[in-house]
Amino acid sequence: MAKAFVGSNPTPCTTKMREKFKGCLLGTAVGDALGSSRGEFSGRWTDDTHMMMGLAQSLVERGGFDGEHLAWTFLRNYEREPWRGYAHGPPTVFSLLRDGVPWNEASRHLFGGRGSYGNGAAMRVAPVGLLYHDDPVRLREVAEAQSLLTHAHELGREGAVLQARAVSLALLAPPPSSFDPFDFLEELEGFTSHPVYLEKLGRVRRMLEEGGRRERVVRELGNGVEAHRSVPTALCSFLLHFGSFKEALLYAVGLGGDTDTIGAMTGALSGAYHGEGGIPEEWRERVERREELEALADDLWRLKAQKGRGGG
Ligand code: F2R
Ligand code: MG
Repeated sequence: MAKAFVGSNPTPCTTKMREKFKGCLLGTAVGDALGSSRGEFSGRWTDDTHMMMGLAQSLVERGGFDGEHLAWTFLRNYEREPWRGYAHGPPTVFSLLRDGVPWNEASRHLFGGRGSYGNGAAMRVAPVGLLYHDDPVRLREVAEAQSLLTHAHELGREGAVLQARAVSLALLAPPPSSFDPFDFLEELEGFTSHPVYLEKLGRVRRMLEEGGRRERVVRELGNGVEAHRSVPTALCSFLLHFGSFKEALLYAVGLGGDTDTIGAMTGALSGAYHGEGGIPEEWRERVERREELEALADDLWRLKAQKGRGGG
């Protein structure tokens, strides 16, 4: 049984919380853009941020999770900007939706009926971690349901659940002076019973103890497009460098591999922890559609303030 890392009491929607909601969404975009930049930071982000925004838009418009609405929001956004670097899975689901396959069945057709274990459901899940941060049971339900739309495989789904829970913990975590990354890990270990992720979380613990040499982290945790080879990696990047958004991000993208997505997930965690003010101004001011991201974070925060515990 994990000891309490943060209070599980309802958290008032304070100004600081509002700043953290913005930090989380902007952090995703900045991490995605940094990871996909070749050379100088361009501020241009990819499918990770595009889908994260779709999820936030749908939650705000429907006042909570609505699978059908979310499916058509993803599809509409994809059809407007298909060039964002989507992998093969989501567009396949979108054409099945257009053919009339129900939103919660289409993803089961992928990968010979096994479903996808790509990191696509985890890379976009941050808004769920924010909206349901004080209700872990509902958080799990919604993180899984939004995954099912594109990622039916249990590894893809559980990766998204863990990333959402990690976002909620980062939001509520104590300041760096009293932050203990091992308590954070223990909390996550108490939240999953999946053997693959439990094993990976044990490896994250060892990487923290050993100091996080990059080659070793890549060997032990991975840096690929699979959820189980990238969600623990992003978590490790955040926990190794919880004192600085910039250091966590530079470390994460320096691991190579699926840099935009490991950057996006690390950015979501670090941004939720430090808030918008923790993101270097030179990145914040150049990130694409900054005002839209901030407005979306505000809408999500207002929805949370209105709904109270659970978030709908
Ligand atoms: N991969 C990209 N971008 C490259 C896309 C190139 C594009 N066509 C272009 O030219 O611009 N980035 C994005 O992909 C990752 C998220 O992927 P997602 O949404 O999970 O997609 P998918 O297709 O479901 O899974 C990705 C790969 O994972 C492997 N895989 C998944 N399930 C599998 C299974 N059951 N069996 C075997 N392999 C499985 C496959 O290799 C899939 O291609 C993010 O990085 C995002 O930024
Ligand atoms: Mg990627």
